Amino acid sequence: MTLVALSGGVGGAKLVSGLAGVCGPGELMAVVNTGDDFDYLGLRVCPDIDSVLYAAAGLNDSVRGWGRENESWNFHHSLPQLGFESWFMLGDRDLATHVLRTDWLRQGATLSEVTARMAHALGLAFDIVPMSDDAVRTHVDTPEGVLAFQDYFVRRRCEPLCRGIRFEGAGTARLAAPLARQADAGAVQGWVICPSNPFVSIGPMLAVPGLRDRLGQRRAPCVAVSPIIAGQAVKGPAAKMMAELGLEVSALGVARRYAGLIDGLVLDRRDAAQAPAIEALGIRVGVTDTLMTDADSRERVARASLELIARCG
Ligand code: FO1
Repeated sequence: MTLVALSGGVGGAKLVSGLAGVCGPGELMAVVNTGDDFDYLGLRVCPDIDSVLYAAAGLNDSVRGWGRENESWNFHHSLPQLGFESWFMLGDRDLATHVLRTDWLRQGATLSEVTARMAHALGLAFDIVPMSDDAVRTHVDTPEGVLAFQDYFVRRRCEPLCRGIRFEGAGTARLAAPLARQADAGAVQGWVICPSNPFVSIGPMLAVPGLRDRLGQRRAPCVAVSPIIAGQAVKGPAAKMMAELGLEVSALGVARRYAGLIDGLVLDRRDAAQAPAIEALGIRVGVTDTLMTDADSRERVARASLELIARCG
């Protein structure tokens, strides 16, 4: 039986690491957003897959939030010498991931196969699966025009007003085979939506029909962990986007976003007063300290998620 965790980048990667610590080998499948993926200097970069791989393997830079720790930047700093000014930074160690991934994809492997191979090489005892092997690309509708996600996120630092989001290719993207097999065999015992941005991290996954339909028809409970604590996102543009898209920036706002999809929501203690309003939406509530700063806190949030799944079952 498998627990399926739907994850974006930083916050999702932390909870996936916590779940990996409390689940037995082979009991966890992390399904990861690929809407942020893009091709840069001929390389396929998959930021959220990288974040999950690096965090689970203990290789991530926890201060920067993306890429690898103890990184050097010789490649990046050599580009301007050759006349190329870049707004996107690839560290030297990180570069190995993108070069290998691109080469394996070019040889005909699927993104699922490439990711499984890397997870195995890093010694991970759980599955990491991209949401789809087909290209889905997130675009943000702004007053400057429609921006590709990394253009909005990194080059423009999420500054333009977000008027809407679209997921190019999602409508025809097939759910990655490893998750489809587990779900269709009835082997999923619970679903966890990680504390990732509901719009740009979880949104692309729910836009893949095969995933949305299987979640809708599930027999096992689905719980989410709120990415909003005391009215703020721990990291990233979730709070700004929620406000700009007309959603209250609170755990209750997250609950409203996921209403009809989830059976339970884990909130931070600071938001416990919102529990009755969330329960009025038909969503059970679990309360704990949801800030994940070390291995203990990651496992605490993982346990709270599993306890809530058990209560919702
Ligand atoms: N984020 C940045 O803010 N600046 C960067 O230069 C940058 C480079 C980068 C390289 C590889 C990678 O896997 C991620 C990288 N990120 C960078 C993070 C990433 O683009 C975003 O945090 C995610 O797409 C949002 O989940």
